[in-house]
Amino acid sequence: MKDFYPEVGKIRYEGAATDNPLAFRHYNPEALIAGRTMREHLRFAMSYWHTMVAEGSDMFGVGTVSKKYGSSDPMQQARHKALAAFELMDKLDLDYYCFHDRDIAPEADHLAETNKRLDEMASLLAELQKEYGKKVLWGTANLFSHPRYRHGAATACSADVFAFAAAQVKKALELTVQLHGAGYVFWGGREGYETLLNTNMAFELDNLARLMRMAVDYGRSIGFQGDFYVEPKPKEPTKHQYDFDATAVIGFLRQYGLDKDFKLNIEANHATLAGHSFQHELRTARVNGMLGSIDANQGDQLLGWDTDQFPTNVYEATWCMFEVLKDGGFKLGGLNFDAKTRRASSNLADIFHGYIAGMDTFALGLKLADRVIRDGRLDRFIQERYASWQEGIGKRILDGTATISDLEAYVLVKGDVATGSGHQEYLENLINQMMFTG
Ligand code: XLS
Ligand code: CA
Ligand code: CA
Repeated sequence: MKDFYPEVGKIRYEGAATDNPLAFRHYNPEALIAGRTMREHLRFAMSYWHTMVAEGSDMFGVGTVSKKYGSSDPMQQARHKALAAFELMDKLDLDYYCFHDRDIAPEADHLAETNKRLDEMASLLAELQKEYGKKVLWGTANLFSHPRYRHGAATACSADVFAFAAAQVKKALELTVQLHGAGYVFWGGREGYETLLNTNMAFELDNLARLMRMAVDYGRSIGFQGDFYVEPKPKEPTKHQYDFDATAVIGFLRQYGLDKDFKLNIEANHATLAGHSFQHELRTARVNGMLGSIDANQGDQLLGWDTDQFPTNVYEATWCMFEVLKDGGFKLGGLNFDAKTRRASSNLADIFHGYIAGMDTFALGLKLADRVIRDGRLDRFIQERYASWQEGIGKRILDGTATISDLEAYVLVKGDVATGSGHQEYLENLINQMMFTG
């Protein structure tokens, strides 16, 4: 078999002291943390689109790294891409991958031919999955790149476009089932608007829910038992996207009765684009019982767009894994590196450094989150902060035995009320202490 990354061997755990740049310092797949191996906790996935397809083009210039994999024929390229993908996953010890339909096979002029291409590629991917012991974390349909989706897909003004999108989702679900995918993602790439002057918002939202309902019904009918996910993002490519943030999506799913089948796929860079922290979005999903899966990446605090960088921020990774651990760990979800190397990182093998950085950052984040939880001081602090709800008037409010008049009477007797300090600085210092001095 052709070796697409000849300069890189298998990446192995060598411990924090190693000076080998092509080794893991923290990701030790079989190490036990909080009752599970790191591999079981982290469920790392490769994003097919960034890793195998994207060539580093931006609005000002063409690609800087070739992803043609030694062929000029698009289907031959797709086959080579698949071989290269499994070589890369094998070398990096990535257990899962995520894909769009268009990542694995190029679109043809007619849907029938496109589907035939997808079938051929799905057979190859199924074989490779077996050979290498890899799995699909989630599949999805690309409903945003083709010009037909310029007005949206499920939320397009044209019924024909809606129908085309539905046909694409149907096929992408079939592929996901065939490849035993654990999840299926809806990311509303163009499901939003540029201007309200030409937009029937209520109708578009209904249609978005209509397509999701069809997908759930069809997916369940062909044996898909995994989770459906919505991936919130506030903007880009459209000015305003309907799946703005976790709160908006949860409201939408509940409004249309989709909340039993859908969870959220939270992406770090999308959270910050929405003006939230990554942890805020994760917490919002978690407390609503909807934390499904995670797109692990990071933005740049000086840039206002979706830069999809490999995550290297240990604090962010720690708080992310804190939320995951507090949620009882991933069930069907995992950490998909929806991340790409910078445009100037133009060697095919640069991607290995990106993945190693991301995997080590999250492995370290997992260890530190576990340390914070086991330490217990943070939990105890929060518990004490709310102690007044454990007895007296607080308990009666929670029991439902105190009326609003009872509360008035209580305050009339008590006079003014006092609250203690939030001790934020103490806590921030405490976390640093736990993270850096063990
Ligand atoms: C783009 C999104 C996209 C989804 C899958 O910003 O992150 O890549 O994850 O369609
Ligand atoms: Ca994403
Ligand atoms: Ca992104």
